[in-house]
Amino acid sequence: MRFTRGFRGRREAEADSARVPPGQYVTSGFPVLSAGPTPHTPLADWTFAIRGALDQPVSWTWDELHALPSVTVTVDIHCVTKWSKLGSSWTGISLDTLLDRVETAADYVLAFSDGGYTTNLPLEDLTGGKAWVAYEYDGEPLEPEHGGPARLLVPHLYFWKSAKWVRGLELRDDDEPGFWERYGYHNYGDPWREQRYAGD
Ligand SMILES: Nc1nc2c(c(=O)[nH]1)N[C@H]1C(S)=C(S)[C@@H](COP(=O)(O)O)O[C@H]1N2
Ligand SMILES: [Mo]
Repeated sequence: MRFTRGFRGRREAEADSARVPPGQYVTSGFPVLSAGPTPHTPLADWTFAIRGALDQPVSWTWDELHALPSVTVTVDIHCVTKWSKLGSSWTGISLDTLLDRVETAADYVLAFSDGGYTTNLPLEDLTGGKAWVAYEYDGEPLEPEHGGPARLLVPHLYFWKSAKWVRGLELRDDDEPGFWERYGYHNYGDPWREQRYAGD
């Protein structure tokens, strides 16, 4: 019995460590990292917009977004300041659902947020079940400090790509660096390749 428990514990620890990218440590807390003050946009004024290089810009109000089919996902997240959080649970709308509505030849996206934060990604990193607009964390409305009412969730890249207080996506033919990318963070930010800073 004791042996079995110890064995299981070790197996679980090993499984967990395989989920931790190089140079990261696991935290059970949920640190807050914000480059500026937390914006508080009334939900009545809130929209999520897709604009830029597309024929027909689209946007959803808060209620319209909530009328779309939602999903709950459990993912590991990795901050460039070296903490990783395993098994975090989020509810929101898959970006596939939103991007299904648009016809575009654009290859890049600049996500934009209340407060002026931006972050850039290849469009293909937002499709194929890899990215969400999340409005619940652990079954509760997303706290303002963590990006509520809604944030981008792109867990396969460093967490700075998961724009808090996100208000939309600008589709672009060219790749425009976002807030941290202009300050020397890596343009792509793959935690498994330790792409922390430009040149990594
Ligand atoms: N709008 C906005 N989004 C942001 C940031 C920010 O400063 N502003 N910080 C980024 C960084 S560097 C990280 S690590 C995560 C932190 O999210 P958290 O505060 O929920 O842990 O949000 C990312 N998204
Ligand atoms: Mo970060």
